[in-house]
Amino acid sequence: MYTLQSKWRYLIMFLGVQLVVMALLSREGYQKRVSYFFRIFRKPDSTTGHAVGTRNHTDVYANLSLLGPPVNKEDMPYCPKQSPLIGGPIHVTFPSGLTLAEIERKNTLVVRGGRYRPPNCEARHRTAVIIPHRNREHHLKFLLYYLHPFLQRQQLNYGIYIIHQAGNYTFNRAKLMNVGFREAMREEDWDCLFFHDVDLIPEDDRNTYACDAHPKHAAIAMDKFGYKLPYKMYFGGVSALTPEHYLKMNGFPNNYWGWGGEDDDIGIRVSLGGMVISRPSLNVGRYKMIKHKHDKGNEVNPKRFNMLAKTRHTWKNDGMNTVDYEIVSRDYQPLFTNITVNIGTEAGLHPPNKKTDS
Ligand code: UD2
Ligand code: MN
Repeated sequence: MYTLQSKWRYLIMFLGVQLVVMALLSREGYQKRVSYFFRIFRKPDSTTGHAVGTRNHTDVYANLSLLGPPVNKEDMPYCPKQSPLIGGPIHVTFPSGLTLAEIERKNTLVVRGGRYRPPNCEARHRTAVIIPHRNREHHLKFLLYYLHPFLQRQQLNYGIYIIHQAGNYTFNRAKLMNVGFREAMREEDWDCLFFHDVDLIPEDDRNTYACDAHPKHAAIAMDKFGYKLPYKMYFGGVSALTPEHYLKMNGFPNNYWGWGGEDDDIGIRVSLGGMVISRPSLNVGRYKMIKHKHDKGNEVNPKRFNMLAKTRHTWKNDGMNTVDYEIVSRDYQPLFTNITVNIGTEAGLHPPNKKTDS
């Protein structure tokens, strides 16, 4: 009798300890792991085999086979407001051995310079994607692999521009964006520009690559930050502005050489230009960043905090109205337009002291 009672006592103590552990685990930070644990016990969805309530990731190329036959230009209706090709979460992996030739083969409707129009309806949006670039060919390949079908699913009229910084002088992401803006607008009357890091892969095609009434920060939930916005004014990674937005804030700064600060400067410019930041929802603005180390030639900019403190005094005198550069080459590749540009150095486009130049 005595042993039975003590057995019960131990069982109750054991259950009590379990409860305390579960309660501790369910506190913030552990919530994801706990919900993952509970999901194991949920009923699987009979069609996909995934537990009900989880994200069903599809192959980014899957829906493109649903594109209808081409239609004569005169008979073309406007594309529907909501594209029927949208599928939600996209399965993102980085297979080895991927080649540009294979990406071309999978994107038969993309034409010279990385341009595309839906074959059977008139697109409602014209979007240019501007990608600052140097020595990241490996990342660029993955981005093109995912971005082309992603944009086609959204039935956009689009073009992809790679703005390649010539030489070895310190990288300048924001100035390259200014170059991209001017050169893309010179070619076509784009109504929206997406400024896009080369290493960020969108994970949900409901994240529409069209512009909003206010400048949009699209990369709000990245794996690198635990799929959360790191801070309220964050504007890095991927953002979208109309030409009007861009000119209202005098474009981006030209004087941030090296890593960091320029994204916050751009965020400040949005509000100095009298606008606010718009954002997609957290479960849609999701991105995977391809893991990488700091690049040689893009060292952390030690002046960034001092510069940020002065943005409100400098923004009107530095930006789109002062950008100077020289195009080295422009070539129309099958999957993108490449613009190689000399943006000079801190000492100017043709610094008298050639020591710092490339
Ligand atoms: C963060 C921001 C980025 C930018 C940067 C600071 C995220 C996801 N992104 O990126 O938007 O504000 O901090 O400058 O938080 N690049 C090259 N070659 C180089 C160096 C840079 O192509 O040698 C381009 C490329 O498109 C890259 C981007 O510049 O994605 C940003 O540079 P990063 O990826 O090294 O910086 P990261 O990931 O800290
Ligand atoms: Mn990066």
